[in-house]
Amino acid sequence: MPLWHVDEKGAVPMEQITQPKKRMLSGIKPSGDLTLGSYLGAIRNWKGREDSFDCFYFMADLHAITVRQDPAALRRRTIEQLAQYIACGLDPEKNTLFIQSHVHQHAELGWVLDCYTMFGELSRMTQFKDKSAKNADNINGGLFTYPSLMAADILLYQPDYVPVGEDQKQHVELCHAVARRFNGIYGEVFKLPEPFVPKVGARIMSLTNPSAKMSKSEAEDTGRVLLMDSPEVIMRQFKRAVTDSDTLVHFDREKKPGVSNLMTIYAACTEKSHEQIEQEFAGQGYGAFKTAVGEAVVETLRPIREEALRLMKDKAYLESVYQTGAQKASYVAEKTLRKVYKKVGFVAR
Ligand code: AQP
Repeated sequence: MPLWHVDEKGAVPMEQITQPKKRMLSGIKPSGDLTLGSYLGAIRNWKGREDSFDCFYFMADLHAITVRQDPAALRRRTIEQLAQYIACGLDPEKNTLFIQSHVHQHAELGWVLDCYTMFGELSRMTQFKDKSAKNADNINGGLFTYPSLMAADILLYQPDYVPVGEDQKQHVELCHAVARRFNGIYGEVFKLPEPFVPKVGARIMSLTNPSAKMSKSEAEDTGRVLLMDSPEVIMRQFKRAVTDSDTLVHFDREKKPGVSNLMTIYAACTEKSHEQIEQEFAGQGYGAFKTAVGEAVVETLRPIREEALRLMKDKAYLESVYQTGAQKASYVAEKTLRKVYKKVGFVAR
């Protein structure tokens, strides 16, 4: 059970705020340009928490190479992702923003935890099954042991709280299992954090295939909307969105997956309830509804896109942010790693 309560937007009631601040951590891999799903499912729920929490957010480049990447594109996307984090409202003065590969403790603890994670546990991960089906010519060891590295990402910082999308819950559960196993052998080394999955906008699906998650590494014509897409592209994507042969705007994930996905997106952008949306579009058909959803997304993303474009031109500033972030993150990560190395029996340097 969590020791504290957070509401859907991550606000913590004042009386629950104790000193020192609770810590939270999350990351996204720069395996593609950030999507509307990355924003509504993850980043949007990170911002504004820095007054209540000590927040660490990173670009998970170590995870990105489990799938073959073009080196120049990976470098570009990693830096752009940082600019987009800041543009989404993550103030680098108040949040620790860093690049995963700059903090060597991730890879080091990842290896140690590989040795405490069971083959059977890794084999059961649905993401491994999905990714290996999609990348049949490159089913590498990193793809398989990805959850041990993710456990290391989390446990290094001893966070209280890990905001994740619904699809990542299985990985956080594995992280708990590994931490419990390690603690069971060596004593209380790792804190077990709580996953937090926001209710609104928890899972954004592809606009053209609403049974599949909107993913950043998917091809352009697969119904994904990028944070940096122009308003024209966004409107075009929503006009092409799959609905159904009915004309009723009604929420039913099973029977009306396309319309329900659009409602989820609209609700997340406008803060309207499903009932309000159903009333708003009663008798109007899907054309007006799709246009309204597209426009709501354009307005939600407009300030982010403009600010990110401005920041991307300021390479020196972005460099100073990720360098400071790596220093702060390394300081915290090193404390945990040193403890782990001692416990497992490594000779101190
Ligand atoms: N469509 C989505 N809806 C809700 N949440 C999402 N997230 C990603 N896409 C959606 C959440 O973002 C966090 C970081 O995810 P990640 O990029 O590290 O991994 P991912 O979930 O594998 O993201 P993608 O976009 O699908 O990447 P690729 O295509 O490379 O595999 C997670 O909390 C995730 O839930």
